[in-house]
Amino acid sequence: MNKLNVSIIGVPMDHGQMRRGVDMGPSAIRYAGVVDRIENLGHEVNDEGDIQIRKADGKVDENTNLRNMDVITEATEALGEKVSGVAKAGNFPLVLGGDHSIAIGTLAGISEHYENLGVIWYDAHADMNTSETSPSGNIHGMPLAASFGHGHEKLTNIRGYSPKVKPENIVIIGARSVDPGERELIKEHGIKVFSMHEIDKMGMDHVMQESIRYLREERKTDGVHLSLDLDGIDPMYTPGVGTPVPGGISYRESHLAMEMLFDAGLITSAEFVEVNPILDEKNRTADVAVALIGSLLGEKLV
Ligand code: 5AB
Ligand code: MN
Ligand code: MN
Ligand code: MN
Repeated sequence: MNKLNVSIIGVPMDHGQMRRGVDMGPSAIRYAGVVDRIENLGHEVNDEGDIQIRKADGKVDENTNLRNMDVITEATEALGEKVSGVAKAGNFPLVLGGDHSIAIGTLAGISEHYENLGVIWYDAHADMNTSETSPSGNIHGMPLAASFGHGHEKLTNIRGYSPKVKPENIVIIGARSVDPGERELIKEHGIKVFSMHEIDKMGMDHVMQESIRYLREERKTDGVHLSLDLDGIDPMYTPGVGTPVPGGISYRESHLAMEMLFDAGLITSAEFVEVNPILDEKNRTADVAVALIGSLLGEKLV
């Protein structure tokens, strides 16, 4: 097995949505033993600490329909800078959230190191709203759209370039709550979506085989970022998330997905987001995050 140098970056961000507590996600995931779990697999781990997040007023700007835009653009710029340095050094960036708005910064830092980056978006939601279509003004519902160039210019242009990923290089897995504007963008751009319907029908084994084949052989990506929102998994396993949606991916299906990604050697960076310890039961959601990180980085059952 390839030994990795994993650099952990915490992002205690909770301004991309309205429920407090998700800023404690990085601490909860560290407390659940993420560093030991990865070191036990033979990898080198460097915990780079947390990105500083300013206070925000929580208001939606009436001109932009964006909540806390300035604080989020500032933080995603700082995260992008950090992630870019990690990637440049040849290390594996592992970003811990925090709400999903931070993906805008993670992708801004990663994408500049690849010619043709792919993204796997493991989530109950499509996160493809824009300032025009968002029902909430919450930026955690917009990072994927922003990353392929749709939305307010302040969000699409972090680190001074756009897009970060081509829409045809995106695979969404686990979707079951998609807003009308998001559905339109998916159709318009032919984005590959394996919703719960496809997972139920074809099974996770087939969905992952097809996702890996698509990104590697058809799209010829030279790196793939995994953005994993813990609400992709069924809330019976991960209750500590801000926007739970029933009917999600099971615990074992999620492990299978991570194990298959490891076996394929596809993933070159990852982030685990939306863990909210205040809404959780005995840190279960962080425990699941750490277990999935283990599988993604090579842990085997036997
Ligand atoms: B998450 C919703 N689509 O835009 C919106 O948790 C929910 O990062 C977004 O996937 C959920 O507000 C964002 C209704
Ligand atoms: Mn979600
Ligand atoms: Mn377009
Ligand atoms: Mn999300």
